[in-house]
Amino acid sequence: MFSKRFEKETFKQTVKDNIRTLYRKTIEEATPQQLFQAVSYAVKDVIFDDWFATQKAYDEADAKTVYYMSMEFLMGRALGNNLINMTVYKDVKEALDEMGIDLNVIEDQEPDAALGNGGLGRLAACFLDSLATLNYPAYGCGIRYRYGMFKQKIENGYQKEVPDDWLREGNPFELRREEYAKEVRFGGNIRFEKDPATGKDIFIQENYESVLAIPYDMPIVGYGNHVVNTLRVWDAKAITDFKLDEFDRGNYHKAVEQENLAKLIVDVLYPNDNHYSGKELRLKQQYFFISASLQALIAKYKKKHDDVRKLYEKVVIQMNDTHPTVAVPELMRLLIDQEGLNWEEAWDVTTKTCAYTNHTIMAEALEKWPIDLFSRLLPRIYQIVQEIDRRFLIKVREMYPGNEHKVKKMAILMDGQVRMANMAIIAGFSVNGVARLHTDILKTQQLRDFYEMMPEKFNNKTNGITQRRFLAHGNPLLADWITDKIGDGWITDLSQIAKLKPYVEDETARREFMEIKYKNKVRLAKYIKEHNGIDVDPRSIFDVQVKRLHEYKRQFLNILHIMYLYNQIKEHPEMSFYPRTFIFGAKAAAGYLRAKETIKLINSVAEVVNNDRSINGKLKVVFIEDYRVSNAELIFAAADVSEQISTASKEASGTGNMKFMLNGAPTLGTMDGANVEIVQEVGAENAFIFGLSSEEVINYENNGGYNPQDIYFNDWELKRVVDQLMDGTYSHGDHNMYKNLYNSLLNTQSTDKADMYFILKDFRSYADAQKRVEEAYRDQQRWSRMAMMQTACCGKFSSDRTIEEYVADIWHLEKVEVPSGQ
Ligand code: 26Q
Repeated sequence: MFSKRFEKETFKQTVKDNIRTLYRKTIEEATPQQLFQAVSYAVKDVIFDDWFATQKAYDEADAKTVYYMSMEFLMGRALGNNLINMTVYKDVKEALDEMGIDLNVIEDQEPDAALGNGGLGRLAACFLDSLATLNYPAYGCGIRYRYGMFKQKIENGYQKEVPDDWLREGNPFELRREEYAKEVRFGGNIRFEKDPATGKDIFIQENYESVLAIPYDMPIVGYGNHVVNTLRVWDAKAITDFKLDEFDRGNYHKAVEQENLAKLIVDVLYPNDNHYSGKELRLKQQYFFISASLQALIAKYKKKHDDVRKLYEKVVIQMNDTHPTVAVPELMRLLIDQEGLNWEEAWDVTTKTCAYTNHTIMAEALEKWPIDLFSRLLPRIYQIVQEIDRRFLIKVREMYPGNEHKVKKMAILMDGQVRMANMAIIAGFSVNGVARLHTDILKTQQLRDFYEMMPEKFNNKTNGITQRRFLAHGNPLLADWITDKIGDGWITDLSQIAKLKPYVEDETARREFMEIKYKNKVRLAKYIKEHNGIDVDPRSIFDVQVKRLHEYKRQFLNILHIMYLYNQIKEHPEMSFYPRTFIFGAKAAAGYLRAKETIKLINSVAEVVNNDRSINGKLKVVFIEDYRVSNAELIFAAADVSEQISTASKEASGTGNMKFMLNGAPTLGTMDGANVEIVQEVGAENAFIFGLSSEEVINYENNGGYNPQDIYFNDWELKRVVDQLMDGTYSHGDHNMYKNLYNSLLNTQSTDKADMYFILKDFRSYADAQKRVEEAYRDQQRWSRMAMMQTACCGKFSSDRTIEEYVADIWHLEKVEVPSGQ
C-alpha cells in the first residue's frame, strides 16, 4: 500500500474497513481512540511486510547482530514516528484530512510507551531508531512492563504517582511470539555430579522455581529504507498451567498464586533515575530478561552455526549500564552447562561478546547486590561469579604484588556485596563513557584502577539523539523550512545541517526562523492553557528546564534564582526586566523526599508569582504535569533557553541539551557532560556558561567540601531567598514545608555534607549568566543569529553519528540492504 507511491484511496478504504470489522461502526460514529486503532492497524500491515523482508535479508546475509540489552526503552508514541520513518506522514495526514479526521488528534490517543525513566532509557530508544535507519541488524532486548513510568498528577502542588496502564486499550504495534517462549529458573540448590561418559562436572539445579518468558516483538522502522528491526520485550507467566484435574484437587488457588508470582516480575518499572535500590524483585527482573534473551540469541545462532565457540563472530551484546550485567555469568552458564564448553572456552566467548556502557559517576547509582540475596536467588550464577572473581584476583596480585588495597578496590565480591560494575569491566571487551568529559573522569577518578590495568578497553562514545523524532516529527514547521533551504539530506545525515550556517547572515532567513519559533511557542502556550489553566505570553522568553528531578541537576538552583528575581522586581518595580516564562517538567522518584519537596516549592512559587498582579505578568512560572516523550516534543520546539545547570562532573552527558540545541535554543549551563562539546561546536559566544568547573568541584570534594555559611552570611540577597524557604512566604505561613531543602543547603540536621551540589557557591555566577541571557534576547538580531547557530551547529549530536562510532570501534557490523516487503 505504501510502496513506491502511497495509494491514498486504498489507505482510506483500509481505515474504513478496519473501523467496520473492529467496531461495527462508521467513521462518523467511531471515537478518536477507535480511529487511532484503525489507522494503526492499517499502518501495521505495511510495516509487518517490511519486517519479515528485513528478517529474511538479515538471515540470508548471515550478518553480525548487536543485541542492545537494557532494562529501559523510553519509546514514546509509535504511530507518528512510524509514519515519519515510512516517509508517508504527509500523505496519511492528507488522506485523513479528506475523511474529516485530524491526524494530530489521532496521535494524541496513543499512550506513550514509557518503559524507562529518563536519559538512559531514551538513549536506548534513539539508538534503535538510528540502527534501523543505518541498515544495521539489531535487537533491543528488555522487559514488557505491565506498568511503565508512573503518570504524574500535581495535587495541591505535590506530585502524586498514578499507575501507567499503558496497555489498557491494547497495543497495535506489538506481536506476541508464544513460539519463542523460554524457561527461566530462580533459587533452589545446585548439585554437582561427574558425567560418567565424559568425566566432566555437571551442575544440576534442584528445587528451583520456574517462570516462562514470552516475547513480544515491536517493530522499529528505519527511515526510508524498508528496514524494520525488532525491540523484543519479555512478559512472564507461570509454567504450571491450569489443568482441570488440578481444579478438582483444590490446586486452583496454588495455580493462581503461581501465576500471580510470575506476573509480579514484569509488573512495574522501578521509577528510580540515577539511584540504586537493592530490591530482590529488581534483580529478578534483570535475570529474567537476560536469561530469556541469551537463550533466544543462542538458539538463533545455532540455527545457522554449529560451533558456539565462534558466537562472537555473529553476536555482540551491549550492556546499557550495569543493569544487564548478569548477562556475563549467565552467558558463561549457558555455554558451560548447556553447550558443554570448558571454562576457558566459555570465558573466551563471553569476553569477546560483551561490552559495557557506563552512564554515571554518582556513587549512589552503583549497583551492589548483597551476596546472601544474590546467591539465594541465583545459586549457579553466584558460583560462576565467584570463579570469575577468583581468577581475576590472581591476575591483580600478579600485576600488583603485595598490593591488597588494589584487590579490595577491584574485586567483584567484597564486603558481602556483588559489585556489578567491576564484573562488567572485568568481563567486557569495551568500557565506554557517554561524553568526552565523562569518559575522562571515569579514567582518572572512578575507574582509575581499571583504566591503569586495562587501558585498551576504555573508549568514549558521546551520546546523540534522533533528529527524526525530535525535529522531523516534533517540529514540522522548522523541519520543512530547513528542507526548503538545504534539501532533506539532514534527515539521515545531520552533518548536512551545517549548510544552514550561511543563512545565519541572511536577515530574511533569521526572521523566518524566529517566526517558526514564535508559532511553536503559541502551540506550547495553548497546551499550557489547556493543561495548567495558566496564560503565558509567547512573546516572553521561554526558559525551560525539563528532565528528571534530581539534586545534582539543580532544579533547586533555578527556582531559588526565580525567587531572587521576584524579590528584585517587587523591590524595584521600575527596573527594566524582559518578561520571562520559566517552564519546568520533572518527575521525582516516589521515595525521594528532597526531590518531591522541590516540586512543591516550584509549584508554590508559581502560585505566588503568577497571581501577583503587581508585577504585570513580567514573570510566570509553569510546572508542566507528567513530562514525558510526547509532550517533550512540543516543549523542545518552543524553547528559547535550555537550562543545563547540573553540578559540574555529575551529569554524564545529558541528551535533552542536544534536543534543545537541535530546535534552536541556546544553552544556559555548566561545563558538564556533553555541554562541553555543545559549546565547542556552537562557539562560546553562543552559549551562556557559568559555575565551577568539574575540576574545581572534584577538588572541593576531595578536600571535604566547602563552607556554604561563608556565602550565606555574606550575600544578603541570597540569604533572604534562602530564609524565605522557612519564613512562610511560599507556604501560607508554614515554617516546616521546605525544611529538608533548607537543611540541605546549610546542613543543620542532615547527615550529608552541606550544599553537596554547590548551589550557593554557583548562585551568583548563575544569576550573572541569566543577566547575559536577558541582554542577548533584548537584541533580537543578535538572538536570532545565536538561535539559528544552535540548529546549524548540532550535526555532531545525531545518534546516527554515535551509532556509527559504536559500529566502527566496538560492534563491527555490516550494513544490510533490504528490499521492499511489498
Ligand atoms: C539501578 C538499580 C536499581 C533501580 C534503578 C536503577 C537505575 C535506573 C535508572 C539506575 C540508573 C538509571 C538511569 C540512569 C540514567 O538515565 N543516566 C543518564 O544516562 C544518560 C544517557 O547516557 C545520560 O545522558 C545522563 O547524563 C545520565 O544521567
